[in-house]
Amino acid sequence: MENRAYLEEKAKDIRKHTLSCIGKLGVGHVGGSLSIADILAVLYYDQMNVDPKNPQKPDRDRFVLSKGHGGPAVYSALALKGYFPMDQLCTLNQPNTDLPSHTDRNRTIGVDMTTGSLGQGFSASVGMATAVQMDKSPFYVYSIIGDGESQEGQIWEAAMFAGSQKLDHLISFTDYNKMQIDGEVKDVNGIHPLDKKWEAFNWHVQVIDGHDVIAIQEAILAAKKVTGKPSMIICNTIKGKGASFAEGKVGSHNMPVTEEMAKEAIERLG
Ligand SMILES: Cc1ncc(C[n+]2csc(CCOP(=O)(O)OP(=O)(O)O)c2C)c(N)n1
Ligand SMILES: [Mg+2]
Repeated sequence: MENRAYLEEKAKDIRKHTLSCIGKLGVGHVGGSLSIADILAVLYYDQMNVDPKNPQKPDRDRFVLSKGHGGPAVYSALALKGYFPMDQLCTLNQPNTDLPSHTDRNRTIGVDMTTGSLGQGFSASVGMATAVQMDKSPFYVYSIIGDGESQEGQIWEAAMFAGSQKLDHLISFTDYNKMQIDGEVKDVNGIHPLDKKWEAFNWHVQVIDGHDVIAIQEAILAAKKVTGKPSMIICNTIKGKGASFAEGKVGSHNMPVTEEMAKEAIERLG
């Protein structure tokens, strides 16, 4: 198990590279990328059994970013991990890139599922976890959904199935940043009480600080001990966490970012 300082450094690196590649492009999904950086750091640098030198190894843990617009953070984690060269990050969402704004398994080494249409990635992760159960495979399936995404009916169909089938190798996170594309989740279509909803669908539920790497690590370890239920880790997060021009702002969803703004934010991260 890695320590707090190491994982916080990795999360910071993910944030810096996310800001850098979005700054290079000039616009991007800053808010929802930065809010998941700590979860990605713990997954890729502590918990997931993956090998960048053998990205398709059959027994690898799978990861699905159901809120596919957070692609820039996933690409930063993958590049830092060594899946592809760091300088490829600056091709984000450029013509003919292998790093489109939303994650695409046919384009990017290390991406397990194509996502972007909210709700679908989570269903795919439930399907993967079903295969794990049928094959008695040892690996885990991880997925991250958004809180706005949680308004999709498809999420709850999949949740009901996963709970009823006792898919205990499925560990999902909700990026509970309280904001969606054009407003606060509570004003658009409130999802409170979220923990009670998942519990009612027969999920094991934990509510944590999604920017505390050790809380994330401990929640995953606890989830792995649960049998007979899938796990939902509800992560209280802040949209745009780590960049003052974006933090806690609805407008950070998909915003213009100049190279100067990115540079300044990266310097502040230290
Ligand atoms: C099915 C579908 N409807 C609408 C959209 C457009 N869309 C992209 S992101 C987003 C908001 C998602 O909010 P949330 O899940 O809270 O993610 P966050 O912005 O906080 O990262 C919407 C409505 C989409 N991608 N897919
Ligand atoms: Mg949100």
